[in-house]
Amino acid sequence: MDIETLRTRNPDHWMAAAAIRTLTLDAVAAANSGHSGMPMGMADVATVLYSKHLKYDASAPDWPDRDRFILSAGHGSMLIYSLLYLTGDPEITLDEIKNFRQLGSRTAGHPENFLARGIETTTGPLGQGLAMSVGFAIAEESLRARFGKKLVDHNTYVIAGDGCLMEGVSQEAITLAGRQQLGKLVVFWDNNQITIDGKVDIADRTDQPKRFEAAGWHVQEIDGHDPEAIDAAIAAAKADPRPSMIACATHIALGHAAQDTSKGHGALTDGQQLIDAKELYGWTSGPFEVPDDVKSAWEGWGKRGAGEHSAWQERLSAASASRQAEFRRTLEGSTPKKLSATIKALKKQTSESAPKVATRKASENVLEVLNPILPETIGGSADLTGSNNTKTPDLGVFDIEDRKGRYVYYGIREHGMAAAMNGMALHGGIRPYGGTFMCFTDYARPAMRLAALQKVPTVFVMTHDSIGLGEDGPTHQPVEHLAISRATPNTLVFRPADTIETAEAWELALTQSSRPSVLSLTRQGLPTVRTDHKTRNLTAQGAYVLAEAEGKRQAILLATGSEVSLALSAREMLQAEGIGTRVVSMPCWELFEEQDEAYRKRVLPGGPVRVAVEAAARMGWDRWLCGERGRAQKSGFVGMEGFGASAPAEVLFEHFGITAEAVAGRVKALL
Ligand SMILES: Cc1ncc(C[n+]2csc(CCOP(=O)(O)OP(=O)(O)O)c2C)c(N)n1
Repeated sequence: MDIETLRTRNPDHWMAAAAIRTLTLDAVAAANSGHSGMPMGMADVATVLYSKHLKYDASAPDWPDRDRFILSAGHGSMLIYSLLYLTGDPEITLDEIKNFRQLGSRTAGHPENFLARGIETTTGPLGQGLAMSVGFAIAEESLRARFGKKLVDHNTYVIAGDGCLMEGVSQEAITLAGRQQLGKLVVFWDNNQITIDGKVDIADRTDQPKRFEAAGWHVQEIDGHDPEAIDAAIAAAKADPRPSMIACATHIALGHAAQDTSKGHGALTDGQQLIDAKELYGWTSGPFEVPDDVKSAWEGWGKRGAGEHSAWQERLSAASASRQAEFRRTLEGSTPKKLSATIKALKKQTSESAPKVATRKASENVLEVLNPILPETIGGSADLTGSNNTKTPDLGVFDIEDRKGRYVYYGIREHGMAAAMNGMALHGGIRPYGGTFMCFTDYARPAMRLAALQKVPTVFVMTHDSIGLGEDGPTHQPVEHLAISRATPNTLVFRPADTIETAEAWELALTQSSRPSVLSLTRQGLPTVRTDHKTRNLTAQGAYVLAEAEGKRQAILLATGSEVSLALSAREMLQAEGIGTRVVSMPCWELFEEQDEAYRKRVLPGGPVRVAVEAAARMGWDRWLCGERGRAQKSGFVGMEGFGASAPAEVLFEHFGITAEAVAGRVKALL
């Protein structure tokens, strides 16, 4: 269809969609950067979705039972900003549109969920939005099963581009959604055949509809500029029990000189071409101006969901007081009061029995007492359930037939799992945790980074955290992964030494509201090092004195996880020779960094030599060895200098020189 026909066939729709196109052109021109083509191409789909289908109340963009809209093609951020402004979202004002991509604006280059309530997810790394949407849909199914349709019943809509579908994570997401038959998930594929380097065809010839069908999706193919076709396709998608993909054939940068070219993908800032496009649209208003009738039509659509919102509020008020309270608590993400007492009881019992267990097993023991009191947890693993120890008997399995099940078999999809967990956390009402081998942090990494950036408390259970895993060898032995996780801002990395620290780490991870946690857990058994029961959560301080020096304090040993008991043995050797040695357990560097100077100084006073021991790369340790009153000449590190090897764990610790003797020897050499 040419533009003249589109304009005249449905003029009201045309002008509503043109508002998105012109705001995009104006904002990108003002910022002199951005991506014009995608919002201009998908304006019709977005207009039909918002005007006819999306359950949305612009005055309360975060009410719990709204439909979710995820712009996976995050570079086209002006699409979502236009939609929020046009419908009357209180936070995305015209000034914000004019300040597109400027410091301090809510209209950042790519959508950021924490800048406005109307933005569900942070997107931009292609494929992540689509992968997170699977988690949104799982969260909806789970909460609907738990609280009933009267309180939870909404759809998740996604706009994904060619880039999202080319990224590997999309395969994990699509197949997981298909297997789980997430019928309330609707994905619009912006099928414009253009990416940055040129036509999609130069790099990809996948038959996308067949690909989705093969994964169990309901697929439709439409003209993405035909409002009736879009409307009918959304209605059919909602009616089908499978997840739906609507392939929308569109023209990138519709109506602009750069239409259908990769130039149209980027920033269209040429003044004359902008004027020409607006003229073609029949748009006579000035820059950033939307005619009153068009704006009020949009504001009307922004209020379309207000009735459903208030009806929902009435249904919530009609529920029993305890149900209301539990629903609110769950959605707010506050943890039940019982959590702390349960952890304390487990700690007390463990310090008395002092078992020798792997921290992955300790983690399971903790989950066994926590999952029953935290109905909001959803656990899972990327096909390593028995190794990650993530499943507890009470959870049941989340499946098509049992949406109350709280354990997800993610399959061998670490990246998809991590992204889906982020989606659940962003949806609200769910505390997701999921496991894999620590070295596969790499496979989950883009989503782990987005968890931190998006400020969500996803818990990554990473087991087999060193050469201590033994015979599987260097492919499976993480060396650099602690450093990578610790280098990520806004992430708590816990490496607990025994069951007690593991319980404390879980308590902390499950009470976070705005940052993810990585639990680094062993495969091999570890002795209990905390045999003195303390009700206080010592891990909350990040590092603490586990064993004090006897006599004059000459050395401080710093250790985490499996190497804490090794440091204790080294201390015994040194003490036997009259060298007063303190052992500091450091289960969470980030929390230690947050302690005040006085506390840090008490734990790490200047003077004694310092030796750190961790079966991993040294990177990062110098902060504690040379900084914090330490000195390079008076400090040493015992750990890994390269990749591991395949052999039994004890052999490897000897082979790589990570032993109590080596630690004691290093201290003596420094004294
Ligand atoms: C993971 C990732 N890789 C690369 C990019 C850079 N990038 C942004 S948009 C884009 C092309 C996307 O093409 P498409 O999805 O077809 O978007 P359209 O051209 O339709 O706007 C690329 C490579 C990115 N944002 N994320």
